Amino acid sequence: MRKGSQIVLECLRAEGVDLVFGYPGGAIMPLYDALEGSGVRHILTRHEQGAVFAAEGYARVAGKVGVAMATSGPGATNLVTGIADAKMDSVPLVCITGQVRSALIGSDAFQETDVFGLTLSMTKWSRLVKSIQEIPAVIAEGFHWARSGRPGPVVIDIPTDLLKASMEFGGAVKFTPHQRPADTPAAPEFTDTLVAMLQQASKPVALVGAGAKLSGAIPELRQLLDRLNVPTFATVHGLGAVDPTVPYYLGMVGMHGTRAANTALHETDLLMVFGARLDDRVTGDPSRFAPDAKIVHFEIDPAQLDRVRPCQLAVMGDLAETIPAFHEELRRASLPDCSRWRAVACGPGRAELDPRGLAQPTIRFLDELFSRLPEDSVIVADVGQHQMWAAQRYHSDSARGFITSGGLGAMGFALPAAVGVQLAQPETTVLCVSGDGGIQMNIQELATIRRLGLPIKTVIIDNQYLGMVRQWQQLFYQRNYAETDLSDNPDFVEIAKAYRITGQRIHEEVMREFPVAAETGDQLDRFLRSREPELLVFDCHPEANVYPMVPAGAALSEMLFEEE
Ligand SMILES: Cc1ncc(C[n+]2csc(CCOP(=O)(O)OP(=O)(O)O)c2C)c(N)n1
Ligand SMILES: [Mg+2]
Repeated sequence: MRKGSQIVLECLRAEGVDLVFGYPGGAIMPLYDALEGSGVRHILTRHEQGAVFAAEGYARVAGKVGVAMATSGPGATNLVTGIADAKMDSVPLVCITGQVRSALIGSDAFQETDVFGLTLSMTKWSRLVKSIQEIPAVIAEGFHWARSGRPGPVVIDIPTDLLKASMEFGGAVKFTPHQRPADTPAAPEFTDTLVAMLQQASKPVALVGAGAKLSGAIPELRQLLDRLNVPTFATVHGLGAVDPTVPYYLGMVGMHGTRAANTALHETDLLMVFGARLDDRVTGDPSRFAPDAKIVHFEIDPAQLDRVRPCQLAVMGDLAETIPAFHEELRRASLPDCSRWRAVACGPGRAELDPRGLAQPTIRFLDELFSRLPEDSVIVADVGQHQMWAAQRYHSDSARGFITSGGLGAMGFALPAAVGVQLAQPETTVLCVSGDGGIQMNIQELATIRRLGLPIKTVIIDNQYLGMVRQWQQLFYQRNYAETDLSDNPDFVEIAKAYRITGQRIHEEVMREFPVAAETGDQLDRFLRSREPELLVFDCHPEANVYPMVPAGAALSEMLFEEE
């Protein structure tokens, strides 16, 4: 005989889970009661949003399912932003929530919320468990959907009486899905069609997104790109998938992408998309997106096709299978000479961002910091200007080395996500880059970091503003800085101290020296090498902006640049 709570934990173990993030409360107490000796380690964050973001950080680097748990009502509603985030960014996540006891469901009981209904539109799959007998099958199916195909979030809501009840338990079960037509691999003929399209194209390009990383087919993708040798760029989640030193790589594309990437994407006549959703931050005005291009979309999720306009060729399936199949065919094919197009699109210096103006010291600071990072470090960026500066300056070829909330753009993501990343990779240097706004959304997780002694390096780019919003106000709302001023920020170094974390401050003035002064360099090295939690506040100019910028609703060719 086993209790429902023990069965849940045994089923988690059977799915390979040894670490979960969460926060206890009434309805989920039986599960907490069973934790000890279960083989599942629980990390107590200081907010359920911290738990779900930490589970996401863990999943994003480990490539495994992240697990978060919370109690009913407010515990569960605090998970919602993380669930939405995991849906947007294809993160395998299972959230287990306690629910009021079965007999009370629907009675507006204490701490009752309809978690199933609340999260229905943002989960890949969810269940309100109706009987203890269902638990093993529900967990097996939930994990299957979280990790299969395009990964995403799953919610399993379990009434507290079922966690307390007992039954005879024969062990965890396996889930076998029905084979659906969409699951069958792409027909092999796609390669002939695609080779023919390539042979007719004069301005082909390749766009690499998150799917390339999720497939695990990075070496195969890189070989294919070498063979194609066409101008190539990445979305924010594709960063690191392409070796940034190859001559055909043009950097990040989209709203804050490079001039070269956006220009090539605007002018192309054949766009090959490898696992990207093509959301509006990438396309600019969808009606004027790549106006002359035929689109070939390598994709695992049929729902992502034809979002901007119908593609000419959809290559459905796991990129780990479709990329090698395409490459194999290309070995035998002769490709047209597009060296003129390549020379124009990849001309000297076109992919380089040449920061001018007020952002220059901050960008220099990030360059100095990133260049000192050990290989295979992980940068976790929050949301705002600092995020885009960090993405622009990320030049590593580590495919899981840049993590951020891209699709949802959820401020407060970075600090708790860094907790999950560091727990997944205890030896890795984890650098959290946050803003003075975003850090205050989950700053309580400094307590989690301190308690676990995680050597996370937290950098706050302190511009005393909700900078990205202020930038839009400056450019599109006649400098009406309505409610974006944060000049009454607390002293973050003192806050760190209160959490028993070492804090220090660097003023942007020191980044104006060329080369940077030896003691500043040493300070950064010491900061990065320490095996203790550290916090560093960088004082950034309040009116520094991120450029290039494609204004919302403009075409990619209509980039704004820093004024001289
Ligand atoms: C939870 C949430 N609320 C609001 C926003 C809208 N928003 C996007 S960027 C930004 C400003 C972020 O300020 P800060 O963290 O200081 O970063 P900065 O842009 O100054 O680098 C805001 C408010 C958001 N993305 N997420
Ligand atoms: Mg700010």
